[in-house]
Amino acid sequence: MLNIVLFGPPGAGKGTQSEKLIEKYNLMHLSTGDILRAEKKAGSLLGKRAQEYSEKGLLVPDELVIALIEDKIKSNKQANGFIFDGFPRTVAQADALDKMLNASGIPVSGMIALEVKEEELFTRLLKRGETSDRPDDKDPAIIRQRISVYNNETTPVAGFYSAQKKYYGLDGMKSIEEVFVLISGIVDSLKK
Ligand code: B4P
Repeated sequence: MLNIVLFGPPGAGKGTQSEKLIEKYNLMHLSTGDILRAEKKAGSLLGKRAQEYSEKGLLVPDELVIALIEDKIKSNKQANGFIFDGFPRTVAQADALDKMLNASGIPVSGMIALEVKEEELFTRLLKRGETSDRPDDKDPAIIRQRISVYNNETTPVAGFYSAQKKYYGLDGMKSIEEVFVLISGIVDSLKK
């Protein structure tokens, strides 16, 4: 069983690569961004609360996303393993995830980090904003805010997994297919 944390700044390719990984490795995809957007669409209280933060480019409070992930892990005990996409985004979230997974006896196998330059993130997100219904991709000021939040609040999560010797960084500037080959190489080595 594998538990993979897919890590990187907004627009690094986490969602894109997750779709390919779930198909190849039969893992369950848990994207906090997707779950929060689904809650918003359904008009739930949680979705409304989350929207107040995400539309400003801020992180949704830890207690909300931790509870969300805990619920998904508990209700999917039959899963062959998980891909955590966009979670954890703070050290408090990483700590909570460790506790949840250690309790189930299957800890995080590794963190795979997509390393992409800031100018490229802007280009990708604004391009997606032309066609998607995501308001957080349309405004350059909000994108700047998301990248700044990533630099200040999320990058320490890489140190959290490095300290456990579970950090695997790769060049996310390459094409989608080339990045997928690199990720698959890491996942295959973690399976052994
Ligand atoms: P997310 O949904 O996680 O959004 P994201 O960081 O923008 O990444 P995403 O996975 O969607 O994009 P991708 O890089 O694949 O989060 C949205 C918001 O939800 C956050 O700002 C926050 O408010 C909230 N939130 C989510 N999780 C949270 C948590 N744990 N704690 C607190 N708050 C949380 O792709 C971007 C674009 O690049 C795509 O158009 C894609 O086609 C393109 N692309 C990908 N790879 C490429 C490549 N190699 N080359 C060229 N283009 C590529």
